[in-house]
Amino acid sequence: MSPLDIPRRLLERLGAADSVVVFTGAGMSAESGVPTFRGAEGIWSRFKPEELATMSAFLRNPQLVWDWYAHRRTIIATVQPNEGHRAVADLEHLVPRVAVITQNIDNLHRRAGSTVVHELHGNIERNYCVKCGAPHEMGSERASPEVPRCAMCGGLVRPDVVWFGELLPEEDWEAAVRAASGADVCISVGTSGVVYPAASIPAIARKAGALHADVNPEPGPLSEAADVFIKGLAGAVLPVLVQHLEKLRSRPDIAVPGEGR
Ligand code: BV8
Ligand code: ZN
Repeated sequence: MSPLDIPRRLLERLGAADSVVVFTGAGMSAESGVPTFRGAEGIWSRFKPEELATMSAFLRNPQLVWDWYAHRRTIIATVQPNEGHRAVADLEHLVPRVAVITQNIDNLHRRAGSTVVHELHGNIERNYCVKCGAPHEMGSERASPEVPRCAMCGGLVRPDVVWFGELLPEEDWEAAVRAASGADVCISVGTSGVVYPAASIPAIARKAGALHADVNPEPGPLSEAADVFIKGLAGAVLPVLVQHLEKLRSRPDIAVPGEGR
């Protein structure tokens, strides 16, 4: 990734920004080895997320849905945050207010050091009882493949993630909308922008005056709508972006390199 690929107008806006939101999807964790949803990934590619990530699918076949999450939990337990996650965390030292708004449930942003993370679709490390709502700590049964039962009432235990047709966690959603509405720059990274209401975050930011930059190896709905599109992988683009920003912030008098757009 050559430094010249970062459009001037993005660097200038970031250089002067008081508040930045980074909106991320599964592509953010792809270089860590976490498969994306809509890419080919082994046995699960024959299912659509919409067929597994629903309450009705879980009630119809709890074991199948639990196995899908157990499969993903196993992968997530073995991976590390990548250069992209770390660059997002480094932004916090360069911009007064940074909020990560993620659709991912893998906890990798927090593990990379980001301190303000709004998880719109929950977190795979948390589980709860579908009957009484009691949180369920994964103890010894973590090893057993069976769907765990609630210690309080014997109800089925499910992952604390947002399935299709379910409302997003109110607090996280409201905090995310507040952050997006007050941002000077919104950087969307690694998302196909097809799942709502999460995918409306960049438009909310842009409507409130933010510059929207989309980072993705492929063009898509968000790159069409964005002010700036950077075609590339999160782990390649974000560290270069942060390096430039560091230079800019330390020497605001030097000209911003690169062709402007
Ligand atoms: C809601 C959580 C209100 C668990 C997920 C009918 C009834 C009800 C609602 C609807 C309906 N019809 C439509 C809807 C709305 C629905 C929706 O949007 N459906 C879509 C499919 C059309 N939304 C909902 O249901 C939401 N709730 O609306 O509630 C309501 C309630 C009741 C009744 C009416 C309304 C809840 C949606 C949440 C679903 N849960 N997951 C889990 O993770 O298992 S969604 C799932 O998709 C993940 O969260 C994922 O993050 C999300 C989006 O996918 P992406 O992250 O973008 O990943 P994807 O693989 O698609 O793309 C990866 C991208 O990365 C690609 O662009 C690729 O090019 C790029 N990439 C690859 N490698 C890299 C890279 N980029 C950078 N670097 C790389 N290295
Ligand atoms: Zn219970």
